Amino acid sequence: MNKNRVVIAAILCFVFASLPSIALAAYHHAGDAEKDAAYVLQVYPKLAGTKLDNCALCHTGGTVTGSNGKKTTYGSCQWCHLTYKYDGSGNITATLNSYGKDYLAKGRNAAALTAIEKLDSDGDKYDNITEINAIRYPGDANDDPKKVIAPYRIYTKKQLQAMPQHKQFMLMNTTKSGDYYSEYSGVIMQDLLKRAGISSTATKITVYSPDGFATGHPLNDSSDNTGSAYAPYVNGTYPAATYYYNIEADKKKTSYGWCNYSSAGNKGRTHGDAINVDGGLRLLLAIQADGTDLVPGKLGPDNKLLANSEGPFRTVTPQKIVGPPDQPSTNPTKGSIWQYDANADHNAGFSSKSATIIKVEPLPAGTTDINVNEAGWIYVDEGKLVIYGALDGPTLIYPVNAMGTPVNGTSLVWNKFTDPDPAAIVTYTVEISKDKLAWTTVSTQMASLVKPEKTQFAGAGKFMLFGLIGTIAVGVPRRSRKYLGLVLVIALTGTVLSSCSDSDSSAVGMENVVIPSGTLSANTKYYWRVTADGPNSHAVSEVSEASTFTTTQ
Ligand SMILES: [Ca+2]
Ligand SMILES: [Ca+2]
Ligand SMILES: [Ca+2]
Repeated sequence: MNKNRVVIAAILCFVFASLPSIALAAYHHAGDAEKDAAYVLQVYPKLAGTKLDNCALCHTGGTVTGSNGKKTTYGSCQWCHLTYKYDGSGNITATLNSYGKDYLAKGRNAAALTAIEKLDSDGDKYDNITEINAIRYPGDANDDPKKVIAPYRIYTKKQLQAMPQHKQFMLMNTTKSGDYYSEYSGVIMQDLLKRAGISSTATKITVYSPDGFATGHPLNDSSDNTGSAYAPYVNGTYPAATYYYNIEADKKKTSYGWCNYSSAGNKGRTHGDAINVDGGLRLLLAIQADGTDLVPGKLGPDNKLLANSEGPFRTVTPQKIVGPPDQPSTNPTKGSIWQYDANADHNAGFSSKSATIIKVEPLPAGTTDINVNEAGWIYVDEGKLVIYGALDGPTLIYPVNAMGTPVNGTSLVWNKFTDPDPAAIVTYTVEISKDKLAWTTVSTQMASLVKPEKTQFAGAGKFMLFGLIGTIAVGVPRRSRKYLGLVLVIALTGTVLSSCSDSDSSAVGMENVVIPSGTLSANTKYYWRVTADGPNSHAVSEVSEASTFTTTQ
């Protein structure tokens, strides 16, 4: 039920010189920004805990290219600290979005917030106060009140553990913090996304960690996925690796050794051996390393995750360019072998520790980001993972494209939606709207059973068929006639099922509702949408501009 949406809070911000346990306070950090945050909550108390209660209300994120050519995209907080610097020596306006700039120009106080309410700072045709009331960013034109929250699924650690686990012994090569071999195990990312219902329109994912880091991964590898643009890919296997051992590199053998060979998986291997991995090396959502659950992430005083705290989940990316554990870029002693190589595949840097949110991109048309603010740490603590974005929700089947429908007896039909947990009972909320802004719920109903006895659903199914046939009799606009075949197939399939058994349309993977009499006005265009909710999922489907229905007399 979208009115009762789980408040998905999350990250994009990290605590400024504070304790991890109060990381929720993230952007309410010391200094002038604390005053700004207080002004916002003073003027708009209802924004507390929403995605607007966050640096991103006034600040942008950004992408930087590191010395090794690797691009890193930062959330607004990390970007602000990089640009503005911890000592405040940078240019603050360079970190502001259009709303932040307007706020600054009007005096940067509570009165400034009120003074810019009627402006449309980001030029998306909604004034700032309309956006704020709808919990949409007034400084981001891609976020506006007409958009709905993108489909999402929340996975518990238990659910992830219950999925098939993939094990891979592999090198984790870092640029400067030391390398190691480890056997990671967890869920293959490609399989996890498939279970989450990844849409055919998806092209990439971005993995967020609550310390503010975001790492993008294309779904498929390509010839231009190389050099500074390289990012580890999701689908398919990585090249088989070779085992690299040298006594000089071994931390236990030399004072300046830079590779940790202590994982049990190293036993019995010799330099030059092929590393065999059943099923091949994959981009993994790791849950364990060397048979032990990953230690949940903890933030250190320097705003970085403490060493060895990388869980409860870490995306682990194997090397695409197989190579040895090279020396740290900062190694002052310099061993004689495996010198630091800026072009080496430092795969550990792409492996997101404490992965909390996975955004599947691009977001479906008409949807906006989930309510991500600063509760990424909550998900770390609770062992949960959020996947959202280009995931398939229920597909709206009928009425088709701007069809004429009767004022009374209009049926709405959509396909069944399956929760990530197949045993979970899905609830559908069906809403209609004249303007896509104000929505009216016409039905909240549980998923019908696949093999119902004589139930209200069977009756509703038959009623739906009369509705369909009645609609056809009323007449179909010329532009919708090409869909008549589909409608007839639906009707006939339903009729056959209805006459052969007591099944209803759910037996053919569909759900339906008849809009109650008196709900619709005559000669009116309506939009409609269906939201499916299970205990751990939320999926929404909204009709596009071309898929409304219009009532006749
Ligand atoms: Ca606006
Ligand atoms: Ca906006
Ligand atoms: Ca290295």
